[in-house]
Amino acid sequence: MGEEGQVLNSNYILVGGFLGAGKTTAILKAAEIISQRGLRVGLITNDQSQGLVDTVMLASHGFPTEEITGGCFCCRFPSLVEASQRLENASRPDVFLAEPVGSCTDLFATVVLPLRKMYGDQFGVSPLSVLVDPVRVQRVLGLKSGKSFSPKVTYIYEKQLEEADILVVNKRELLEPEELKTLVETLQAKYPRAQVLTMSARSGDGVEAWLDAIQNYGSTPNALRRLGQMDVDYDLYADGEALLGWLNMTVQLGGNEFDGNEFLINLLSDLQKRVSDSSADGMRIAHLKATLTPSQGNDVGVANLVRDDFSVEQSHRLQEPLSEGTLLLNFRAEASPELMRNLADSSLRALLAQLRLTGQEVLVEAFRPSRPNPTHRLAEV
Ligand SMILES: Nc1nc2c(ncn2[C@@H]2O[C@H](COP(=O)(O)OP(=O)(O)O)[C@@H](O)[C@H]2O)c(=O)[nH]1
Ligand SMILES: [Mg+2]
Repeated sequence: MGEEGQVLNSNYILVGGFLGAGKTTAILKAAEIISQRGLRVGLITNDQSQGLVDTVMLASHGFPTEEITGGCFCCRFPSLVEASQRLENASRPDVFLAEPVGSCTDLFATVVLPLRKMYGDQFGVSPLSVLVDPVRVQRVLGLKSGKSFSPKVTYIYEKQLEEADILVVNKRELLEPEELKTLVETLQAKYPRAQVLTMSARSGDGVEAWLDAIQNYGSTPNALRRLGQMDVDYDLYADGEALLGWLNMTVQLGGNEFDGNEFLINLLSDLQKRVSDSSADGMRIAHLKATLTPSQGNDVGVANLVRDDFSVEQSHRLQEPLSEGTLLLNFRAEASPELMRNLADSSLRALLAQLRLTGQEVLVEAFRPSRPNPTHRLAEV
């Protein structure tokens, strides 16, 4: 942090949680709050591949943003340190906010502790926050019925909860107060070591309280409760990650003036329909997101879908129609990457034809994450 910057207990904040939990939204809101307090922020996004919706989303708000592509923080630990250093040199952030890949776990041992051990004099590395989507977590806990992932993917999800220092039920406005209360009590009973909070990253309700909890964590009894290292079966973890398909597409659009907001909603809704119509039984959407950036100006449209049985939402609307722009599509699902690519191609082609637009694929990557192989794995002394 800057020489004249305020001293914070935690100025390197890691925001974990499963795909679609609201990490990027929370980081954006936190960045706004921290900036309003007169501090500089630096943001770090992370993915297995290039062309990240999250980076475009965060950078479009004018915050210095670095991305680490081609692997998760744990497996590319030196890249995380380099990215932090680049931010440090370019904008001397007082606070770093970093978002690990949503299918990763064991972050405490592989990211938090190594950062503390090696860079503890440079950064105050925060306790580990893990965000959850309230509906998804209700299903995982068995409080609600509904489509869920297969056991190996659920294993990763539960490991994420288990290692949380601060467990944040995000999107709290989606539940009735009684339901939310039951959820918090169930989480607290199952994960007694965690400090359980609720917030709505989108509206900002509860985000300041979460940031305060991060700063004050060290003086709570929870801080003393972490013992040793979490047991992680890396074979199971690897199998779980490999069940997830990953598709990143970057497409240059042009040819006609069109309504970018409608384009995003229609594209994701059509793809959602194709997923549900497809004969691939058990295909589960984890997170489907897209940005559309017009070639002119600095506007961006963002749309998201976080469950098969939910509806597409637009978190950022474009101000004006456009005639040229870049589409970024990031699709994560429990499904084969080939099938995901075919379905996404079909949706895109149909929409382009309907609007008489041209689409040139700049980058397409469809794959399954490879076995996690952390650079460091430490146990707390
Ligand atoms: N209803 C609601 N939706 C939210 C909230 N926070 C995030 N979302 C939405 O959840 C979706 C996934 O959010 P994102 O931040 O991309 O999740 P990430 O994958 O964890 O980074 C987006 O459509 C967000 O707008 C919230 O507090 N309430
Ligand atoms: Mg994200």
